[in-house]
Amino acid sequence: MEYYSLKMRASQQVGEGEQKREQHISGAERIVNRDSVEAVCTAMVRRAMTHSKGDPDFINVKIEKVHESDIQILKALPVTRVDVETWQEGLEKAFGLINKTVSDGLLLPKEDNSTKATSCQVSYSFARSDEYGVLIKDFAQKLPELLRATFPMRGAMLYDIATGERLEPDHERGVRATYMDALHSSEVDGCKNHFNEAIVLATKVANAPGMVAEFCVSDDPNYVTGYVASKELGYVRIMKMKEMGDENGGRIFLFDSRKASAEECIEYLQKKKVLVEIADRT
Ligand code: WAQ
Ligand code: MG
Repeated sequence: MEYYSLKMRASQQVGEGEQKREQHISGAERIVNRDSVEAVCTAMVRRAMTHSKGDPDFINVKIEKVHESDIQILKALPVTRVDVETWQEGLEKAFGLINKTVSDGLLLPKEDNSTKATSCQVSYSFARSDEYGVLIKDFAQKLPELLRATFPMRGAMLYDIATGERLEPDHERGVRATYMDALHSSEVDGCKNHFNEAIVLATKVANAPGMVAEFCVSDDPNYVTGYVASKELGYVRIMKMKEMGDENGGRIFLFDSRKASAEECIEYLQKKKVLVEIADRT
């Protein structure tokens, strides 16, 4: 099978003079077979031209051949759903799940060396859990502020839970996961299916080296469902995470630098070709 990667991004010029800058409107990534390339390309352009965030001044479409042997096939994360009355409750639930995952992650030793533990290693791990206790508290307080910091970004924040540092090479842009699609999906869809795209992205992200969890709120003003995801949590849809009409959204990739290097993780997110097998497509 011959595969091609298609990537689209669209933006708009905003501001005047010195303040002039490009504002991101829409982006999409696909990996499809040769026969679908033209139709998917047309659908991407249509999507850019009809986006609720505005009329684009600039659309970039990139089409590249992909070798089948370079593609990794992953099983989609299992999906669960959390219904909430209000977006405030949804956000609280999401923050709660993320805080728990991060604190569990921080307290886990890097490797399970319990069988070879010496007294020296035991006291070392006590010292570390104290230090991580502080980090956990600090993180829980900082999480809403981190989310706000992602609002103007086109990609995701890559946040190191072990040091509290941001690891994106460019803080304004963030890190973008690319080269991914659902397996067997050559469907041509001009209009965005938020859930299908998100489960593909979240599955790739959860499998990146050193990844602990992901937090996501859509930046589309009329899409209020968000999610948190990790290999352990699966993909947890939270049905309301912001107010209808709010065009602020963003993604945080929570990473642990004790498990992998930032370079490896970013390399995987940006370069590895991934197709995600979605068992139940209902
Ligand atoms: N890599 C990294 N970050 C990204 C990417 C990417 N490929 N695409 C988008 N982002 C960031 C970017 O900062 C956006 O502003 C933000 O995420 C939100 O992106 O189960 O629609 O494409 O129904 O608006 C969740 C679906 C939908 C929930 C999420 O995100 C469900 C969504 P959007
Ligand atoms: Mg969006």
